[in-house]
Amino acid sequence: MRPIITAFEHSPDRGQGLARDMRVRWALEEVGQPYDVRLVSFAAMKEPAHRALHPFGQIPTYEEGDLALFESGAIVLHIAQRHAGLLPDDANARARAIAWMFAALNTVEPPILDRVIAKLVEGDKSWAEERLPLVEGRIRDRLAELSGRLGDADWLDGAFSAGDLLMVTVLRGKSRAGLLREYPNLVDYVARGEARPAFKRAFDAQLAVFTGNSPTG
Ligand code: GTB
Repeated sequence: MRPIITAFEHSPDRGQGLARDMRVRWALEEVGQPYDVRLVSFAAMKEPAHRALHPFGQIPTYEEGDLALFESGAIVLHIAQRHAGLLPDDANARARAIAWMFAALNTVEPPILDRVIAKLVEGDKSWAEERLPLVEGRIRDRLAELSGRLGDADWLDGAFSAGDLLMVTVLRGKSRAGLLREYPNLVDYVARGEARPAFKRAFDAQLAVFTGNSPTG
């Protein structure tokens, strides 16, 4: 059965692939599962029909038969559990890969998102300039710890997994590049993720929504 995901009709990132449908697209591409995309406007996301799929009126959602899911992490985990390729077979290694999925979303992403808020939402506040170094300090702490753990390995725990997929999506993007540059092994790690053919297919597909062109594959 071909799943249907939702994505922004007009992505504000101008095709950088930063919206969270990118994680889901990448996971589906990694496991070789074709999918359909329903594009939604900002207004439609807040309508009851979409809220029935997503209680917070956001993208991405995932529909597969009578299953409807929201939350990109839960969707990636579902895909990884249903298909080979994103989680190890060994039970302990699988549990560790899932721990890295949570680490990406619960430990590394929050300070990164806080910086987005500090700059875009709170940037005009009188205290914004004072707060930003604190926020960036918390990101640096996390990146330093992650960098130390990764060392010179290609991936976080053995073979590429859904944990790496989520971690790379959390770390990538132009706005994070400056901070990441202080940790060359993390820069290489993100580049390795972005070099995967499945990432490229997913990126091209979401970019095509912005440019109006079909992905070249
Ligand atoms: N925890 C949820 C998940 O992981 O699925 C968060 C989902 C979420 O934040 N969705 C955003 C959304 O629907 C899009 S991805 N926002 C609309 C709303 O809340 O009304 C976040 C996002 C948005 C824009 C950019 N960008 O332009 O760079 C990047 C990421």
